[in-house]
Amino acid sequence: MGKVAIIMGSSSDLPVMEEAMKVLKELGVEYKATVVSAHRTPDRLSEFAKRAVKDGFKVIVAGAGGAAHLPGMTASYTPLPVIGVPIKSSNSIDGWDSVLSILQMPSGVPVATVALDGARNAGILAAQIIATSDSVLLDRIVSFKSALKSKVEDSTSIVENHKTK
Ligand code: RP5
Repeated sequence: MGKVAIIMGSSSDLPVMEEAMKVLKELGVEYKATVVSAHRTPDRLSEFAKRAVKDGFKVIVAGAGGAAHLPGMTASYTPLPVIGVPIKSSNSIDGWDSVLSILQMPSGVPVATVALDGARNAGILAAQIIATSDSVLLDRIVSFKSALKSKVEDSTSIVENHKTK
């Protein structure tokens, strides 16, 4: 099975990015996480992104806050799909700054952008990408989605039987 790379601009992003790790673990997908800063370690970024295919990664999840250039710059160096996680961080105005930095990529260099602090969805999407060529993982994704459905179905009686005071 292919690995997922999870990179983040700072260790301060870990509380958000940990959600991607948790869901990949739930789904049994191998990942490797590290810190790569687009602005503070630009050489590390280019080396990481240029080596990513050779290192066995199939998809990259990249999270950053503020002037969030990490996902876009990573996508500029690699042919792998990059999923961007905008993070509301200490240098964010309100989070829109990182959403737009990651979302508004120029034509030809896409970054699949999830919601603000949406690392769990980024992890799920990464697993779904790997599952397109892995039938065992695909079955796990089907079960995962079916559990979501059951949870909603089980909750309908709470609403339907609710009596307002
Ligand atoms: C971004 O700046 C990082 O991704 C992080 O979200 C933010 C703040 O970084 P620290 O100052 O906490 O290291 O590049």
